[in-house]
Amino acid sequence: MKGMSGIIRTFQTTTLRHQVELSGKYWNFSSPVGDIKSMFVPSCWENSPGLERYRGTCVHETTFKMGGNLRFVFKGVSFWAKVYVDNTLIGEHYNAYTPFECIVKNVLDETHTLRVEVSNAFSDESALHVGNDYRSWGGITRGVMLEQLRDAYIRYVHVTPFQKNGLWHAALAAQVENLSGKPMDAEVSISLAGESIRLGAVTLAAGEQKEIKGEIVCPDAQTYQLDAPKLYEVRAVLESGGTVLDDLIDRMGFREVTVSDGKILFNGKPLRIKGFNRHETHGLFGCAIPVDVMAQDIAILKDLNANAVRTCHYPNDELFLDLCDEQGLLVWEEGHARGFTLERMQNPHFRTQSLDCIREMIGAHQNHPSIFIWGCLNECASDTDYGRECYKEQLDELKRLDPSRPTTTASCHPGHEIYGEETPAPTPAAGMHDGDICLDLPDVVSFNIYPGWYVNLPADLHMKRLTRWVNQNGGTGKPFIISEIGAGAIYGFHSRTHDKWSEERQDELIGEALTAVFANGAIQGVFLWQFCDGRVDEEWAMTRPKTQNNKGVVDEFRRPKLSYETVRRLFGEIESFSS
Ligand code: ADA
Repeated sequence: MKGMSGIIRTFQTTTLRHQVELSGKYWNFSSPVGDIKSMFVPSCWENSPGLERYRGTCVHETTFKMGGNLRFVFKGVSFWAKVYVDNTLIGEHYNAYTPFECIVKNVLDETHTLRVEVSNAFSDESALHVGNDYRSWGGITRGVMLEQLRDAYIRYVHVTPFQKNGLWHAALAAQVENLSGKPMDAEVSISLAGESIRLGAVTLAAGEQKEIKGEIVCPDAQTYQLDAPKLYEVRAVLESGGTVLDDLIDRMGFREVTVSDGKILFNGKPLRIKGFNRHETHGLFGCAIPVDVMAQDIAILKDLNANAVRTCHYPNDELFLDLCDEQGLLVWEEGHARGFTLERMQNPHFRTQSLDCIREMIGAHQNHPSIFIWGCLNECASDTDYGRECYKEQLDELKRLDPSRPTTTASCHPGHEIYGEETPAPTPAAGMHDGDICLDLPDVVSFNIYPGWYVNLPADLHMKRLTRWVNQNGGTGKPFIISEIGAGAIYGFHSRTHDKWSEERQDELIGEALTAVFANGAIQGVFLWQFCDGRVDEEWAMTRPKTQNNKGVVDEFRRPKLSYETVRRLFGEIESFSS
């Protein structure tokens, strides 16, 4: 079928390529444990009997009939992948949360075997997937697409909207690749919001890739607003010698995000963020959440009067971003890293693997108008000298790849003094400081705090002391967000005395937290921890009843806890923009 829309994206991405979705069906499956012989793609193997706790390698296999230049797009394989066509290795990838492609040229038009060896095994080679407070699942967990390309193709078209002289413009960049064995003159034209331009012509040597840049004015473009999320298709067409070789369609929205005078401005208006942290996790599906369930999650978030979601702690399935674009739900998307100590950051693979993740994230997701901020390095060693080097490197990379959005990073290292004068200063180890030393690096300062849960301080006092400390330690003049706040509750556990883990205790602490956030004029908003309960890795089970992080406002099946109505009411009282 030419240009299909299925479960890969919510819209058609080409009119010329022959596309076949390889997901949405059962593949042959083999593993050293259990008796499962076929596995739905996408899914997590942990949902199958015998594989619930399996860490190791499994093999997924299917067949396809297509020839020529073939492009396989994997939206997510968790978390090592080796891809073979007819027993020849065509690509490898690390990281569950970023897409990758494999191209094979001049394939015979007959039936072939596609085999993917997938491993979710932890090892020293894996710096980002480690036993953590969320599960690193196993399997082909997102969609797979096969495309037939001609002699050249468009790898991406990046569109960055901006206002000039009261008109919407867009900066454009398209990368083209010559798949043929001969040099080629290639020409790219772009159409967007009723306008078209010829981006330029390049000569490509055999196998060469080049980026072509340009700019377009779109006088009729309507602004993308949260309550009127107008989306536009951008279509890039590649021609050579008068023959059309390829087209690629993506979607964008005309809006600007800036930071000024301690505020985050969305189309010039100061945002108030009413957000949730959401892990890709579900009691029935693991991280392979079907698109209709994603849409239900967004409907629940909207019902809660939230206006933002944070993709803690990794890039999300692009389908979720498509839905956020359509619904006008703001997204903080972040690179993959949670809670790494200095020692973990010193893993020799850490820097490369995290930078790869950032590059793949921005490369694939840059056009989504709902993404208003990029994040990285949640709760890592921002209180150390070596940590600072890594923070600088990653925040610089986010900015280099996309200067049009602000950056942030969620810290958990305030100076000890915020806990009160009676709290003694820790004796700093070599290279370690009393508190975060990276607040000067991002555009927006963010802190994760747990008043009344991990820290014995009332929420309002906690925030007052923290904002003062942030101002004195590099954050002056920057917008400030509470990127996590919350408390645990086991669904269905009630206590008249509000005991720990009861829905009543969670409700009380969340109520106090939100009231304190919105009463504090120095804070631009909040991402509650967290949307739904979710499974954690074995290593975390000691402090996680039911092997789950139970701080969801809904449980793993999206059943609301007591705090649901409190959040709904308190978020409902706050406008998305301050005047
Ligand atoms: C941290 C961390 C989250 C989660 C949370 C908790 O702030 O960023 O991933 O682990 O704590 O539930 O304790």
